[in-house]
Amino acid sequence: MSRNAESTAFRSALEVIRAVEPRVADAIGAELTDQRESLKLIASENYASPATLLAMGNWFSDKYAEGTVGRRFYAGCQNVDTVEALAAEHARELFGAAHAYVQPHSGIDANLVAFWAVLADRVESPALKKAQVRQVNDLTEADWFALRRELGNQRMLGMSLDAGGHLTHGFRPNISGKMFDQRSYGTDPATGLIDYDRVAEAAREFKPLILVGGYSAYPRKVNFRILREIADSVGATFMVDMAHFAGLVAGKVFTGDFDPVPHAHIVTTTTHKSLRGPRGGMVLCQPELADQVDRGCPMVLGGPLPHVMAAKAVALAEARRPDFADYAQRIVDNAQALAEGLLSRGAKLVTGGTDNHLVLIDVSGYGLTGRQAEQALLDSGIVTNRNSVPQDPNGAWYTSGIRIGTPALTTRGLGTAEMDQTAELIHTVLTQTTAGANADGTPSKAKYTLDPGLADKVARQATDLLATYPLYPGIDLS
Ligand code: DSN
Repeated sequence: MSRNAESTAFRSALEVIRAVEPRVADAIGAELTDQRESLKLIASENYASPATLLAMGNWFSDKYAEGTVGRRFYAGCQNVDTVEALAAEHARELFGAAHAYVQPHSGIDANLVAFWAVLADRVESPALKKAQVRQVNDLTEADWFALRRELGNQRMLGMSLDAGGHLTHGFRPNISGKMFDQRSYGTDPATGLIDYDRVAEAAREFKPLILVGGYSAYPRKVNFRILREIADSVGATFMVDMAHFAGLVAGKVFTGDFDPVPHAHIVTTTTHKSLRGPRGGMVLCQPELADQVDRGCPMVLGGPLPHVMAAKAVALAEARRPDFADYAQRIVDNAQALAEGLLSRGAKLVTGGTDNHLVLIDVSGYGLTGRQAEQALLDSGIVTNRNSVPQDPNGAWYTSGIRIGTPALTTRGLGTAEMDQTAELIHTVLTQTTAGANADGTPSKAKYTLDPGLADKVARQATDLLATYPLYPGIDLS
């Protein structure tokens, strides 16, 4: 693809938008400038390719396509069928999955599809069979009431939020915590690592219907073979949410025991994090769950988004190219270099390092909350997000951690040498930031002081670091 074609495509698109609402065109242009100029270290973000971005901006957006390929509730879905089938085929081939469902709009949606597929398979279907009816509308009022109670009374065991799990793995404020009777497994307080014996013990005691593996802030590999054995030992369905590390699975950095796909009954993911596709979700599963998974829309999803499925097909085709494996390995090399750079300067890291794409800094070592550190870094052109650390005394809002990840900077081309420089910038900002106080003199969890001159200097250094690695070099909007 010539650079000229990319520039023409995006310039023309902005011209068309500007003619209707110039402020939107300006905001889109400003977003590109901001993304180009800041050191993006948010572990869940990336930069999708121009082809992926363009696949989303078109008339596919106008089409309703409830149902599945070849079996729709609307006429005229032949072109949607083409892109949905392509995306699913690429996903199956890329991950070696028996079945792929590419309609979820996000990771939360994908998890809801998975939960309801398991509930339908393991609770609803046996109830229908027992009552000798085909579908829920045929149940007596009494049987329907009993089934609803049973559906709402199932158990899930997942990783706790402060140990690195995701809020959809049973956090009470989330729907998953309200749908399920939920218990969490944490990490070993001494090492920060998952203690599989403790997980097995919790599973034996609690006997969950679903054991959930996967994380959004755990910087280590997870042994999915062991978790599957634990699930099997208590008759649980094993579900893995690989949203954060799907790119590392696709790029064959995580293989064998660390690849969830051969071990889990059902795997969910987003498509936009390390996988580098459009914003969206996806479910992969074993054949026995396929029919239930395909009922995701309209069970828990609104109509599928054909334009996003088209972009998923493009991004998954990109991830099947040999250079994606190289990209995935560089993500991990960079995360390890960043961890080393921080450790050598005295930072405190949860688990003492990383095997994946993310690093979790315990900023209590700098005398700061996550909120203070996040804001001070942002002032300095470094975009991160605050995150709880295990047994976090500051809760999920202020937190004591900063989560940083390398998928985005690796896409730009930065390597291990630049990661060391990035570690220096982060360490400089955090050591120069001072926690503030409230009006009554008590320590504030949000206020801080940082010399604006220092912040500006670091922001300029960050921009200089990025200058050699332009973002979207083929796109010139000037
Ligand atoms: N928001 C995603 C993340 O940052 O990890 C997960 O929901």
